[in-house]
Amino acid sequence: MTISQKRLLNVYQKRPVDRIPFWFMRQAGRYLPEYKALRATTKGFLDFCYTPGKASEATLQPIARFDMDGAIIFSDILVVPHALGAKVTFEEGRGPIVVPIRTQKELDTLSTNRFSAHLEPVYEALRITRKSLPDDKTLIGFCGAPWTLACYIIEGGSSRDFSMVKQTAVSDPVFFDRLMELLGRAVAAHAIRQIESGAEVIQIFDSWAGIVPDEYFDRWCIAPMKQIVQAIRAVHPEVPIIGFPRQCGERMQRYAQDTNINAINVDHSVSMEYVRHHIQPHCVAQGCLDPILLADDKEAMLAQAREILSTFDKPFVFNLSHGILPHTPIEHVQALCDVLKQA
Ligand code: 1CP
Repeated sequence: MTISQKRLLNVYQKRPVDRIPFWFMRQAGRYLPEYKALRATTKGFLDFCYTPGKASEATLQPIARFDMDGAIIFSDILVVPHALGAKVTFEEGRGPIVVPIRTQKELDTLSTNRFSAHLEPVYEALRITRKSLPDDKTLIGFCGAPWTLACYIIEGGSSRDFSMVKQTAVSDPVFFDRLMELLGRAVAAHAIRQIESGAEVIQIFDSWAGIVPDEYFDRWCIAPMKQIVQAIRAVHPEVPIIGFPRQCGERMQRYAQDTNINAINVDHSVSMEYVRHHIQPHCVAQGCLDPILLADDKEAMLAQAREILSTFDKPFVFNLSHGILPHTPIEHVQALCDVLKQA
């Protein structure tokens, strides 16, 4: 099969397709019984991510069940700080825990020396997955954006408002800029290695873009992303890059234009009309079904899916406005996929 038969890749590259392609953020994971069974075979979450056969199997599970157009490699955004030497653990039900890095001295403990070697299992998972993925499916690699990674690194894990990150960034800009610069280089290197291991598209998650004060949005979100896009393009100009500046509202247009990304995952911090008029003229839009509806209200979810399909001009990729929630019934995801395949 030639590359032109990959529906999802075609849309990101603005070639015509027969129907709107779809995939879902966090399409692998705890809402799937087969994932829970596979996950139970390894204790630590990071050990699971670094076991190529298992990471590859988790990547393929949702494709086998629902036949999405894209498979996102099973990994996590925090493998990047972990590979730089940060101490990262995951606790059941609590998410990531990081030994915080808040000073230059602590930053000096990080290093790129073992970076690629450490992440080799992720690259091996991509190579294995690419071999067994059906030819019409597109393999998606991903990274976290520097701002979102800095949130976890400085805060020491998740947080309600990430106030410490903002405070540190404003009060110690020299340290913060150095951390962001290191993360930017590491993220670009990880994306490039993922492409060289079989990823055909890269999505960069800036999950906490929405909390950035307006006066810093250019410096903390747009500028680092622009540099990452340039670094990837310098080596692999043909590979589409999707940005996801979650909850950033009407700053989305500037983000889409100034970073030079190929596609952007949109959410309900803007209206669908805003996306039609301010985003679609500049880049491919992807989104934006509410994962809460997908989990909790099947009829409302299907109504929103139909509205999304009828609102957006092609090129468009159907996805969610954030990841699938663990309590999502499989039957709801199946009903959505049935609608999307007939669209
Ligand atoms: O044991 C488990 O199953 C732990 C739950 C889990 C899973 C399934 C975590 C911990 N990470 C993952 C996988 C993961 N993480 C994927 C897999 C591929 C897929 O989409 O199917 C992806 C893309 C991510 C990306 C990720 N990790 C993001 C960006 C997307 C987003 O949701 O905003 C973020 C912020 C993380 C950090 C993280 N890792 C895990 C959790 C629970 C979190 C979020 C913590 C928080 O809410 O602050």
